[in-house]
Amino acid sequence: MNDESHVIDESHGKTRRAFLKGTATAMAVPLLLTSRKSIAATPPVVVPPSPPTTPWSVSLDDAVTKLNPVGALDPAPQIVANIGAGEAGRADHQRFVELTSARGKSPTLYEMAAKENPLWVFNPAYPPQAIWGFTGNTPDATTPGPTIFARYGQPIICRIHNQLPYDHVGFGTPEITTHLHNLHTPSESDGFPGDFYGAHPDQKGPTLSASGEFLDHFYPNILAGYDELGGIGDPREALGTLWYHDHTVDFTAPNVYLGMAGFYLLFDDLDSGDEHDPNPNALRLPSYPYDYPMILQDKRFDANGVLVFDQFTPEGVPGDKVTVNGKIEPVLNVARRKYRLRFLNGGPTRFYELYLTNKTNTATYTFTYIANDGNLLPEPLANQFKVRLGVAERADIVVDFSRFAKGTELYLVNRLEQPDNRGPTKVQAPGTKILQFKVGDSVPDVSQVPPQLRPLRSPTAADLAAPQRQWVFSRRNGMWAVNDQFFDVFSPRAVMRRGSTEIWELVNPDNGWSHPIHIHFEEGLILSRTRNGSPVPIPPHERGRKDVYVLGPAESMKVLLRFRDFTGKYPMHCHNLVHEDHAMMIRWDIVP
Ligand SMILES: [Cu+2]
Repeated sequence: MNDESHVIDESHGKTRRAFLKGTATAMAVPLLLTSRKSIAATPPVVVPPSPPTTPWSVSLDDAVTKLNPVGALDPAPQIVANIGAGEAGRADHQRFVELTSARGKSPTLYEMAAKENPLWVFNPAYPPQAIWGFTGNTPDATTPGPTIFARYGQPIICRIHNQLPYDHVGFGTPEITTHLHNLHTPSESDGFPGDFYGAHPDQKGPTLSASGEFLDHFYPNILAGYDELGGIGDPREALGTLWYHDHTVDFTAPNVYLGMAGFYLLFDDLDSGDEHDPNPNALRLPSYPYDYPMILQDKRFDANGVLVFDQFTPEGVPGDKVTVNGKIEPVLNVARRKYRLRFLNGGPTRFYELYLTNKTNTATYTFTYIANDGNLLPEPLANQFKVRLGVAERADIVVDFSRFAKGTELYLVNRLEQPDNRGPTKVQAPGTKILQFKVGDSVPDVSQVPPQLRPLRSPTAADLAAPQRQWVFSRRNGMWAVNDQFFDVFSPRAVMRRGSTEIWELVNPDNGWSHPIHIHFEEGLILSRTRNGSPVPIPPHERGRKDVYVLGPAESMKVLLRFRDFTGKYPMHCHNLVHEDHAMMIRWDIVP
């Protein structure tokens, strides 16, 4: 194929960067300006470091903000997109009656808006400045947005308005399509990259039928394998730590960098979110407010302390400041008890290897690793010292702060070096302190980490004989490609029958880059892994199910995947957000 084959037809009223990428490749200069990207300049060759910050001077909230449900939505949600009332032109909600009223369940209703907050403070050393985030219960947008606490069996409609400034200039685009990573979500609610919408009629994604100001997302909260297992689903498929974020084609990196992400925590009878749960089967892990999600994002600031981003470089520059829930070098005040800490690498580029250290960074402390990505491990991994996270990976750990005296200061430290857009390179102490824990008073703690968590479904001989596909993630003409092709929102590169099983081989032929590959919709099981062609062991924390597969340099892996319950279009992409925005993505479809 040629470089122009991924061009979005001009008749859609857009010459988005997908078009300009082809042009730029041919011209070999980063002249990627559109009316929508008008203020950005040629990227600087040397990116100066961010100015100094004031550490440990702001505290995170003691508990995360829960998104409250609303009693009603006006207009009422409906199966067919309510275009007349301002909803964007999505496909009809699949299986809506069957998964709601026919089961005696009316959806819980939520309403959020993507919005600019003009006065966000990352750190007291930097001026208040504009970010993009989500509002729910609060008038001002926050980053991360409010946390949704959801439960299997209880469906949700989440209406998301786009109230971003439609005439925005600067990096990012005021269009949104919100992906809930990695819920088992019908395609039309999954935040497909071409399904973006905005307040202005021109802001219509090429895969939508009409523009709109909001879109209703139907989150059935059913277990994957609903059909396969007699309309119940398999509790081994349940997910826990999910997150929502913008997924607009070509602009996901700057939009998420501006703050458009939040958590969605999903519970069931086993992982019930209640450490007091009298159900004998409940795990009784540490629960809210001691269940605490944190998104880590790498960012860069100019000499005035204002957030900068180069959305034209296809390689990306790792940020030299790490925000934790939107703050640089914050303090989390913790009680002397167990906590479930859920870490998410929110990108855009940097990888982390996190340690819990003492004040002088001379000793490291243990914790129990209980979940990777959205999935509780079959058994907890006790006495762990580190958590390594590629972009979009998650890790849930349980830390027992009762070991430490009141007043103790501990630190979350990143020791993984990534000096430029390649790598990461090596693990090196002492590393960079990114969060301080300050240990406070003792409080009651009935939580536990039982010896068994969530059982894992073993692959059968038939699963292991499933059809295979190979996907090669590599550079092409200074951009990023999958099987030598760039992303095209219109063309599925694989079509699977609903209910089918396949083995996908993910291949990284390069020796300098890592690619955290994310496959939407269902979890996969890593069957094998090679480096430079030789088998390498799968580390214990990756032996459960996953939704992000980190391909290190010259690595490949085989992943068992199922495609169940819904139909439609979904993506697979590199979750280095800069690689993703520079075309390392495919569309794949499920058909009846
Ligand atoms: Cu990549």
